[in-house]
Amino acid sequence: MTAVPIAHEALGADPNRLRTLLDRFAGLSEPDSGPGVTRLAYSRLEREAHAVFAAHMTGLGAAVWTDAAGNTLAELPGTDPAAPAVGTGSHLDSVPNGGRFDGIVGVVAAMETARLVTTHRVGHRHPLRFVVFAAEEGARFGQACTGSRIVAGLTGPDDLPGKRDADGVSLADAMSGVGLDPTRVSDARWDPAGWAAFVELHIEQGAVLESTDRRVGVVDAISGSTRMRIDLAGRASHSGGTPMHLRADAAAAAAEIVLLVESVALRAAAWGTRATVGRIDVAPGSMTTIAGSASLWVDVRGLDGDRQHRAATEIVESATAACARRGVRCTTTPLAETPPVPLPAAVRDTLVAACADLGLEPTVLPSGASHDAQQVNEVTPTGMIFIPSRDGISHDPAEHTDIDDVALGTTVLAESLLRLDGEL
Ligand code: HGY
Ligand code: MN
Ligand code: MN
Repeated sequence: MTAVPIAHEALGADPNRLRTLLDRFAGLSEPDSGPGVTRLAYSRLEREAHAVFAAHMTGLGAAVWTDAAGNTLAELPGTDPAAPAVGTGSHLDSVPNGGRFDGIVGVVAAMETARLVTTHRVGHRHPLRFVVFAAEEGARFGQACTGSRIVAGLTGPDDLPGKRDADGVSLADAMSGVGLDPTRVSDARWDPAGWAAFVELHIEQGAVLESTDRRVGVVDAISGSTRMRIDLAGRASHSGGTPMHLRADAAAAAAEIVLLVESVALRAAAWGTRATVGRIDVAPGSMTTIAGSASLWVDVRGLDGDRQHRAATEIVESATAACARRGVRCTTTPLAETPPVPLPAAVRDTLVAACADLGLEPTVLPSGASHDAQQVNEVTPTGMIFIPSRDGISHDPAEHTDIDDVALGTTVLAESLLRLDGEL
């Protein structure tokens, strides 16, 4: 891409407006759900949050619509109606008891960018399109990034009935429950010809920026994820009357699997492999009864796709062998599969140049977390901007990013979109 001078005065994002928007979304959390934010995929509250975004963008004069996947889009026309769009956005759903910034930062930054562009009457040739993706978090249904996978053609109507949450509600039924028609999701698929580039601003959800004392990061690759559920069937029995050598203890088998998951990942950590068991259910859950059954949910991440798959395969094989030794039946169910994605250098270089326009030197780094940007990159060249997470914490009520970093990230985002507008 040709280098272009700054096309406009850098647009300074307003921290107070951003804080007001962050507070507005943080207030949309399930009542009595405990600390942090609980606004799950395809819940009533996620739709309420999309409506707040839609009202804000409509107020700025943007065209606003919701697609068949439940994604909400807003568009500011450019001077060239035939030009493809330059876009940005992120997600408004959360994990249970999550933070106030994950995904939300990218949406409030999009809202503030739209305000800056309209109030400063900044000219742009390409339409600017602002997107709130539905159901980015995989916490409820296992599959992450459902809304963005649908627009990328990676998830279709047939994939929706089989994914179920902890209460047995299917992804398809949850969509119907908020007024969407899961049989029509293919209507939401994006035409690559309608897009020129896309940039997502997100909190880092790690501690690299903080440790390098940098306020902005530019992402060069996004980790993949292989997720599975492991169900264990042992033999419930009296904890006092049953000798140790006559047990088929599902909880002990689960504990051994948790530790083998960790050891597999530790051996491949140098290549960016990470693996976690974030949830274990044990039944009947009585102190004086040996656990007859247990379930574990395993999340394997990787920047090297081959090693990610090798780690997942080794986990399944080792868990099966451990259970055979213990007389416990082991069943593995795949939940989701996403490959790691290198992000295109051309967009990455533009984001670095936009930082330079603002006197910033970003850290270029991979993302351990998955993002909508990963799926959008299937449709159009995509980049990501990171801002720091305090102590590297995320997916927790303690998740925090300084509002001045949110404002700086928003200014970098606005600068980047307008640079892309000038370059493409
Ligand atoms: O799970 C993830 O990596 C992201 O937060 N959805
Ligand atoms: Mn996120
Ligand atoms: Mn998340």
